[in-house]
Amino acid sequence: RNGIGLRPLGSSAAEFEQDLLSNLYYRRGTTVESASAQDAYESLVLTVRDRLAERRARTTAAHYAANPRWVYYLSAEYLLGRQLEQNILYSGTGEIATAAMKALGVSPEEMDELDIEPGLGNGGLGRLAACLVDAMATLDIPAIGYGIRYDFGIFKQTFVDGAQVEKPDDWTFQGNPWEFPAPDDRQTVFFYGHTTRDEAGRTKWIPGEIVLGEPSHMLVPGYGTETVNIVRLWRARGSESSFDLERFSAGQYAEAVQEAVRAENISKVLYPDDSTELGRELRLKQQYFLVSCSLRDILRRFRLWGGPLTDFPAKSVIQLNDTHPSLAIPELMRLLVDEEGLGWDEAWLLTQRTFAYTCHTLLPEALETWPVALFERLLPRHLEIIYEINQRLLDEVRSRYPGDIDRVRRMSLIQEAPERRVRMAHLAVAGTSAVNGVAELHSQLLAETTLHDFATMWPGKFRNVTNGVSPRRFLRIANPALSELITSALGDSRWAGDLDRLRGLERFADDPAFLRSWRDIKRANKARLGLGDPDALMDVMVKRFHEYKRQQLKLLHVITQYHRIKDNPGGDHVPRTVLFAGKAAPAYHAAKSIIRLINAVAATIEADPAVTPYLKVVFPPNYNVTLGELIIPAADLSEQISLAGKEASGTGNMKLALNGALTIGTLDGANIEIRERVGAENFFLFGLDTPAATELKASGYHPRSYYERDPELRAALDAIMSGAFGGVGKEVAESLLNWDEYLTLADFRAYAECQEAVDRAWQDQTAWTKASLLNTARAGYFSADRTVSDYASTIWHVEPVRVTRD
Ligand code: 26V
Repeated sequence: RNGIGLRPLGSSAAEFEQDLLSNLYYRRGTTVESASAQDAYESLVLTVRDRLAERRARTTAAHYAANPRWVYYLSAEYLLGRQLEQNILYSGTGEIATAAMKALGVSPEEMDELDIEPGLGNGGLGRLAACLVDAMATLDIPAIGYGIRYDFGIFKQTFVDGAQVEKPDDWTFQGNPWEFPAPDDRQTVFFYGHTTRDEAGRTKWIPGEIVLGEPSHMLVPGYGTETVNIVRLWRARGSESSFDLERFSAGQYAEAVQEAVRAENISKVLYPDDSTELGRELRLKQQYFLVSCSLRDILRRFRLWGGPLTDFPAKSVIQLNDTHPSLAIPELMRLLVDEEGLGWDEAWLLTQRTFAYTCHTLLPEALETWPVALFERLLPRHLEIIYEINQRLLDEVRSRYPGDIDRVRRMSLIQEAPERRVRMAHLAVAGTSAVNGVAELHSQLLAETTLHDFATMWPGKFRNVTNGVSPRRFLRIANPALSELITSALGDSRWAGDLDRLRGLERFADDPAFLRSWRDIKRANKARLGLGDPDALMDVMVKRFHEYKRQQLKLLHVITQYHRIKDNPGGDHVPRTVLFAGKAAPAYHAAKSIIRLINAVAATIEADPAVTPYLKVVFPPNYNVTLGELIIPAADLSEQISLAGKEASGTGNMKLALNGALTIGTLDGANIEIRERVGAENFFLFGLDTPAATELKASGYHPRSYYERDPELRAALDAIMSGAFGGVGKEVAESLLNWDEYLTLADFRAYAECQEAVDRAWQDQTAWTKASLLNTARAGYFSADRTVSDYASTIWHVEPVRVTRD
């Protein structure tokens, strides 16, 4: 028996198979003879899940005994990726699960196909949340991730005539066997209504709408440890009385359920508008729903321990993943002041000590602001609290900078014109004790520009924590062949939990046999992907579509290469497969035009037999974590070509370098740190840096002058304008010629020349492979384990709690 009074689950193949059968019979209620593939899949999931659940129970016991400081990670998004393979790896059931599947006559591939990826996020920010919770568990940090259980995740991208068409992502259509619903932990959330004061002068919020939040959790095991943490996801529900039987009986069927429908709409769908603020009421409701449910749950957990409220920050640190959950600041103030009866000053100190804020952008249009009028209607008490926070903040500004009225206006939580709006980033800075950017450059630019006034007033608050990625998911699982080679070279697989060990690969940098194996694996990964000739250079740009990321720059270069091949059919062109993947926000027309143009250029090239031996453009639809795991290990070249100063960090850049892709990139985000670590000689650098870009914009930028001076650039844009690609994409060319917000044309020539250096480097396959190996060997810093350990030591001040086997 273990410490939780259970007979531990068997670790032999026979026991695993027995448990699988018992799950098939007792929990699926079927038999081997009549089992569907879905029955087999769900039985397998339950068998693996039980092994983690046992560890979860021991983790909980250890946490209660230790009474530690907890990390609560609040995020509106999680891109967890498929669960089955990861949970098999993390539970050490790889061999026995494979044997049991064999006995049942199902293949691992078939089971993986049925394992649906929960796409509860847009892109980098959501995947970062998943990598960080993975690393927290791996480092034995007591932590819970809080989020929203959207019924519909990020849309499925399809192409119709090359144009993006969105389809709903009903990810739980077949149920979700990974989650544990916990209806007893449901919470009540208020919206709308008004405030009153009672006899004692305390404020009361009389709500106009009441909604229930029902949690379920997914297990988050650590790698190479016993810890199993959770992410707790809230779904909105109407109350028992929200079904109106009287109306139903009167035949008013829609009206009978309207209250429940209204409630349930709150967690219906993830907003897909990565990086542009739409200011929709339902989105603000989602944010408050997440915050209100999570804070009540955190307080419930705190009360289980029973210490005084003044110890709350000593026992909890709440990390805000961008401003999306920043309503947690006024919400905690409301709970402490209105419900717990604390004085303002004491409550404010407790609140500030509890929260920390991570900023993920520099783009002004991504900074959240909400109309005061909307706040007043939806969250009347929170607006009062925000006003009070603001008054005290601005008093401090006035006393620190007497007479500086403009500074007061700039720093206010309220933007006055053209419309009164609440600035959520300012709220997040005011209400926390630490604010961090996600790469060195980003943190520096935040302090120098976007949050300059705050960084001047509170320099001690500002930090950098460079992002990282899960080495398990993005190397060990995504790239099994390379992982095996690394393990055999290093002598063991400890690197997956201690990524700096990859350094040991440097000894093989001049070992011809090793380099040959390295190259063979890259080739096999390209063959596995099955898009293009595995001997061609695989040139990969995978990320959300946004003008600042400059997929259009890459496309202009593809058109240039196409022209060069047409003009010189017998030349010694380096064969390339250019792979684009990524989604555009449904309302982001400019990004969708770029997608459509890429598909049109791909079709034109594909139809030209003089060009196809050298150039192929592929664009697999619906980029997600699963597809990333297939593409990233196959990449030779990683495109990280955003305009300097715009990409906060990037994390795809890290995943690709870790898998031995060489980067072609600008001095932006974490590219700078990647280059520093892998070595400038193993990185293709081009383009304007941030000061040069700022300077060019300030001095008056004229994209047309680049067009006029550069014949190849002109030919590429003229081809688009003249309809060479099925008449598609003229608006893309026009926007570049007339405006070009992100200095695409200014960087074109430098980019084209840098791509020539790439071609030359590719000709020496030994040298290329060595650089590839060195990229992997030196990417250890970009492990999310290092990121979490930075958060733990500089912001959270938490200690690990070891979980024992018995
Ligand atoms: C922003 C917004 C704006 C309001 C509407 C809904 C919505 C949804 C998501 C977002 C997130 C945009 C911020 C984001 O994803 N930033 C990315 O964060 C990555 C992780 O830190 C980082 O690597 C990327 O550079 C950064 O773009």
